[in-house]
Amino acid sequence: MPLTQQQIDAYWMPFTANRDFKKQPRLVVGAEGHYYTSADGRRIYDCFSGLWCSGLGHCHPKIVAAVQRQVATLDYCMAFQMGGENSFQLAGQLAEFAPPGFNHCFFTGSGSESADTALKIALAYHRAQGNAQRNRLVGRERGYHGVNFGGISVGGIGPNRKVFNANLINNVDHLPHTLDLQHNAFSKGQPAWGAHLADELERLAALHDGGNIAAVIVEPVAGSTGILPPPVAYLQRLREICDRHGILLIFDEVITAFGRVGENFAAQRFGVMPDIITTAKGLTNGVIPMGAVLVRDGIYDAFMRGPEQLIELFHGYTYSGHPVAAAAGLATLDIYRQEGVMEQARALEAPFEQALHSLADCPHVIDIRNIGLMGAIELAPREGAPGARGLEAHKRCFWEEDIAVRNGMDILQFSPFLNAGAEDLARALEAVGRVLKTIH
Ligand code: PXG
Ligand code: PLP
Repeated sequence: MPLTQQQIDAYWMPFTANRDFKKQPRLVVGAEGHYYTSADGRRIYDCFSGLWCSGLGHCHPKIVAAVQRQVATLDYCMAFQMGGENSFQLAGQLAEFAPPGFNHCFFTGSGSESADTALKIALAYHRAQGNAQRNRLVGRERGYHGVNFGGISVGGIGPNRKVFNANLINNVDHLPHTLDLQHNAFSKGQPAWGAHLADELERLAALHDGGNIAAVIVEPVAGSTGILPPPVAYLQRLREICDRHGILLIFDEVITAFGRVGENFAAQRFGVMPDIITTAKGLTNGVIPMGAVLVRDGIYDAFMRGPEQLIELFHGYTYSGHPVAAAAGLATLDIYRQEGVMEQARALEAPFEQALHSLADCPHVIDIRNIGLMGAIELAPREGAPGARGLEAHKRCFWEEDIAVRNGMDILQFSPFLNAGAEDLARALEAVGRVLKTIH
C-alpha cells in the first residue's frame, strides 16, 4: 500500500528538508546485505552503511536470529536496581574488545546519550576526587557530539547551536578545527599540517588554569562535519597537554569505533589512549539502538567509595542495557571477532582511497579527504544556494544511479561497508562521477 499524504505529512523527519523530501519521498521497504530495496522496487547500493552504523551489512542473519530469540525470551528488564543477564555479558565482552584498562562501561540508547553521559561522568569523577573546581569542558569547532544539550554545547556545528545559543551549558570552550584547504586539501589519510592546533589547549589551560578544566572531548576523526582526519601527531599532543594538567581526554568514537578506521577503536589506530570512549552505532550494527561509554579503570573506581547502599552516579536511562539491544550487541561483537572484519576493512582502505580520489577532477570538487573507510568529497556551493548542489547530487544518485550517498550540505560522504567489495565500491564512485559531471 502506498503511503497516504496524511502519513507522509505526519512524520516530522530528523535532519531532513521535510518539504523538499515530501515532494518526492525516497522510501525504502527492505534491505539485505549491501542493498536497500526502494518502495518502487529498485535495489539501491548503500554507500553509507546506513548512517555509519551498519558496517556488517543489513539484516545480517546472525544478528537477526539473536534478536528474534531474545525478544521472545526476555523482552525488557527493569534497568535500575535489577539487570538482564545478557547486558552484563555484553559489558564483559566490550571490556575484552576494548583497549587494555577499559574494563567498565555505562549503557545508553544512542550516541547523543553517550556524549552527555561521558560529560557527566567526567564532571562527577573530578568531584568524587575532591576536585569540584574542575568544571570547564572543552570541545572543538565542527565537532559533533549528538543533539542533546551537553552535546551541542561542546559540539561545534553552527546550525545545531544557533537557535539554542542562550541555553547552552556554561563553562565551555572550543579548540579550532583542523581543516584548512590552503594547507591540507586533497590529503590522503592524516594530513601532515595541523598538529600545532592542539596547542590551543595549552592556551586555554593558561587562560582558565588547567586545574579548572574537567575534560576535552573530540572525535578522533571528525565525521559528521565532513570527515576531518586528525593531523599527524595532533592527538598525541592533545594527550600530552591533558596529562600535564590532569584533564580527562574523551574520544567520541560513535562513528570511529568497531572497524570504521580498521581497528576495534580509533584510539588503537592512532596509538593514543583517552580516558573515556563513547560509542553507539556499530555496537549493534545499527539493528537495535544502543550506545556505551567505556571508562578507564581509575574512573570507575573513584565512584566506588562511600556508603554501599547509595547510588554512586545519579544517571541512567530506562533503556540502559536493553536486553534485545544487548543480544544484538553480543552477536555483532561475535561477528567482528570471528569473520575477519577488521582485516577486511584494512584491506579495503587503499582501493577506497583510490576510487574516491579518482574523482578529484570532476566539476565543483574543491577537496577530497579520507581515512579508514570514511571519505568525503567537498563541492563548491552553488552561488546563493548553499547545500543545493549536495542535495541534488544525493537525489540524483538515488533516482538515477541506484546508490545511497549521504550529503551534509555540499559535502558528499561515504562510509562503505567494512566488508564491501572493492569493485562494487569503485562502480558506485564511478556513478557519483557521472552525476557530478551533469550537475550545474
Ligand atoms: N557523536 C558522534 C561522534 C557522532 O557521529 C553522535 C555522537 C550522536 O549519535 P546519535 O546516535 O544520537 O545520532 C554521532 C552521530 C552524518 C551523521 O551524516 C552522523 C551522525 C548521525 C547521523 C548522521 O555524518 N553521527
Ligand atoms: N520523562 C519522563 C516523564 C519519564 O518518566 C522518563 C523516564 O522515566 C523520562 C522522561 C526519561 O526517559 P528515558 O529513561 O527513556 O530516557
